[in-house]
Amino acid sequence: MSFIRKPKVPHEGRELNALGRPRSDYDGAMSTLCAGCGHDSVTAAMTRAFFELSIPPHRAVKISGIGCSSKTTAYFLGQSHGNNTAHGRMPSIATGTQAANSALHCIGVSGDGDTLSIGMGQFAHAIRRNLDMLYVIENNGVYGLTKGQFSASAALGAVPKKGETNVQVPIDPVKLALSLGATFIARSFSGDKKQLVPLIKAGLSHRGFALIDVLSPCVTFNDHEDSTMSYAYAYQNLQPAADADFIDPDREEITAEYDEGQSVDVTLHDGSRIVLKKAGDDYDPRDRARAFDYVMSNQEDGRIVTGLLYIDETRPDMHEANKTVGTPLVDLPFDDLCPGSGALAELQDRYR
Ligand SMILES: Cc1ncc(C[n+]2csc(CCOP(=O)(O)OP(=O)(O)O)c2C)c(N)n1
Ligand code: SF4
Ligand SMILES: [Mg+2]
Repeated sequence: MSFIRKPKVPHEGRELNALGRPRSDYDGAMSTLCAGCGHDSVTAAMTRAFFELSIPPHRAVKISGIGCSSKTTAYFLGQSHGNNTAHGRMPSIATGTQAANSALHCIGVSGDGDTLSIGMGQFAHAIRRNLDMLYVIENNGVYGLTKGQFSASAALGAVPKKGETNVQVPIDPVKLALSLGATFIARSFSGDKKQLVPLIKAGLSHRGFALIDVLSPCVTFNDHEDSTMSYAYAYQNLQPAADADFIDPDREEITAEYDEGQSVDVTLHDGSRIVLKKAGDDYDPRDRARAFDYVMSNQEDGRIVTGLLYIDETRPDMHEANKTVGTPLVDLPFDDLCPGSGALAELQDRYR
C-alpha cells in the first residue's frame, strides 16, 4: 500500500463539479499496482463517478478486504473515511458502518478471492440483508497478491501461465447474487470506462445492495493467450445486455432520445433515473429469472454479458426492514443513545 499522495497541479480551465471541486479532490494515494493492472482503471472510473455525482469526499466511506484489488480503496477519495479490513471480512465491517451511519455513501472494493472463498459467507449475508452499499468485485480469476493461484472464479479447464490446469467449476458472483436476491446486479469490464462510470453512479444511488462484478485483468499472472480473464478475451467476448445511462435530473439536461420498447426507465429513491437500453426486445432487467437465463445461455456460448443485468427498487434495505433510526448515531443525544437501566429492564421483560 502506498500513502504517497498524487501531486496537485492546479491549472486554468480545469473541470469543476457542482460543489466547485476539481477532479483531483477525488484522487487518493499513488498506486503501487503493476503497470497495466485492470484494478487501476476501476480506480479511475470510481474517481470520475464520485466527482460527477458531486459527493463531498467526507460523505463517503471506503471499505475493503485483502488483495491487490482491496488496495484500490487507497487510490481514490483520499479525503474520505476508510477501513482496509481483514481478508474476506469487508461486509461485516460495512454492516457495522452502515448501522452506525446510514448517511455515508458506503463503498466496498474486493477481489474474486476475497469475496468468493474466505469472504463468501459474509458476502451472502450482506446481500440477504440488502445492506445499502456499492460492492465492487475486481475479478481477475486469480489471487494476484499471492502470486497468481487460481481463484474460485477461474473457468473450468483454465490454463495458468505456469502450473496445473483448473479442474473445478467456477463460482459466478452474478449468478450467485441473482439467486441470493440482490437488488442491483451489474457486470462490466475495467477497460470499458464508458459503461463502468454510469454503472458506478447508478450503484451509488441505488438504495440497497448494489453489486458490480468487474472483469479486471491481472497483467502479471492471468493475461496470457489461453486465459479467459485476459484483455484480449474480454474484448472478443463481451456481450452488452442492457447499457445504463445514469441521469441526475437536478444537474443534467436530458438530451438523448430513447426508443420506446428498446429502453426501460427506472427511477431511484433519490430521484435520479437509469435509462436502460436493451440489446434485445425480450430482455427485461426487472425479471430475475430472465436475467439468470440470459447470463447462463450466453456463458454456455463463451460470451460475457455486461451492463445492468437486474434491478429491484422495491425491496426495503437493511435500515427500512429493521426500522432503525435515520440519524447517524454520532448525532444522537446521549440520553437517546443510552436511555438508562429502566428502559433496559423493560426491554428484557419483553423476552421473558
Ligand atoms: C486470513 C488470510 N488468509 C490468506 C491470506 C493470503 N491472501 C492475501 S490476498 C489473498 C487473495 C487475494 O485474491 P483476490 O481477492 O482475488 O485479490 P487480487 O490480488 O487478485 O486482486 C490471499 C489468499 C491472508 N492475507 N489472510
Ligand atoms: S499482481 Fe495482478 S492483480 Fe496484482 S497488481 Fe499486479 S497485475 Fe494487478
Ligand atoms: Mg483476484
